Amino acid sequence: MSVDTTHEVATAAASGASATERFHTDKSPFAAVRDTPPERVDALARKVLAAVHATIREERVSYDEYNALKAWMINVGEDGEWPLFLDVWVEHVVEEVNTDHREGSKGTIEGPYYVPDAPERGARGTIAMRDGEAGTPMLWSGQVTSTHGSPLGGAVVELWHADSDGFYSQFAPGIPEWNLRGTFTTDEQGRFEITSIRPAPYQIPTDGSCGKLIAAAGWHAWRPAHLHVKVSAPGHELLTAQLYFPGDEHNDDDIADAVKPELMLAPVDQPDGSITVDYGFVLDPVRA
Ligand code: MBD
Ligand code: FE
Repeated sequence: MSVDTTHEVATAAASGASATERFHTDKSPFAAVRDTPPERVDALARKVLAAVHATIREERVSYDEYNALKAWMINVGEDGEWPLFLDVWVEHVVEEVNTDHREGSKGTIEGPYYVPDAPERGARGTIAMRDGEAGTPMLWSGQVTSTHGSPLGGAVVELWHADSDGFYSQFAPGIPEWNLRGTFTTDEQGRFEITSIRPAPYQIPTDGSCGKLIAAAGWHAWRPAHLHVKVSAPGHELLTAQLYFPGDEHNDDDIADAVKPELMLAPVDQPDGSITVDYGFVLDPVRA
C-alpha cells in the first residue's frame, strides 16, 4: 500500500512554524521596529486600540468573548500562524496604500511563503520540479519593460507557487527544498520563458487557529489557484504580484482579498494537453 505522506503530515503547526521561522531569519523587520519614531508608534498604537475599544462598546463584548479572544490569540502564536493571519486578512490594505502611486503593472500581496535565492534558470528554463511532477504543464512567456517603454534586460523574475495538491515547498513536509521555486533573468529584449505546471487552489490549513476562526465565523478557507512573482530591475520599484486563472471558483471570493482583474491570465490550451500563457510586467522607475 502506498502512503501519501504529504497529505498525512501537512499540518497547520508544521507550515505555520516554518512561516514564523522564515520571518525570524529575516532581520530587516526588526530594524524597522527600532527605526520607527516614538510619535509614529504612539499614533498607530492609539488608533488600533481605539478601534478595538469602539468595537467592544458597540458590541458590548462579554467576558466570555474577551477570554475566547485571549485564548485564540495565544494559540495563533503557538501554531506559528501570525504570518498566515496577517497576510490573509491585513496585508492587502498595506499593499494598496503602498502601491497606489504606480503607473506600471498592478501588484498584490506577497503572502507567507516567499523564500529568496531560489535556483537561477536564466531567461529560458524549467523551474525545479520532481520527476513526473503532477499537474498540467505550463509554458509562460513574457517581457519586462519600464513605464518609459524600454525593455529591461537583466530584470529578475522570481516565481514560486503551490504544486497540484496546493502545497508549497519548505512549508509542507516531504517536498524537495526548491520545488516549484525559481529565479529567471530576462534577455536583452527583456524577455523570459518559463516552463512549470499549473498550481491547484490553496486551502488555509483547517486544523490551526486561522482554520478555527474560519469555521467559527462560517467563512470558507480558499484562495484561488495562483502564481506568485517578484519582478525587479535596477532603478525600478520591486513589483510583487500574483497571477490567476480564469474560471477558478474562488476568483471572486478570495479569503485573502488579493485578486485584481489586471492579474488574470489568458491561458491557451494546446493539443498536447499543456497550456501556454503570455503575461509581461511594466515596472515603475524609482521616484526621484
Ligand atoms: C497563500 O498561498 C497565500 O498566497 C496567501 C496570501 C496566504 C496563504 C497562503
Ligand atoms: Fe500563495
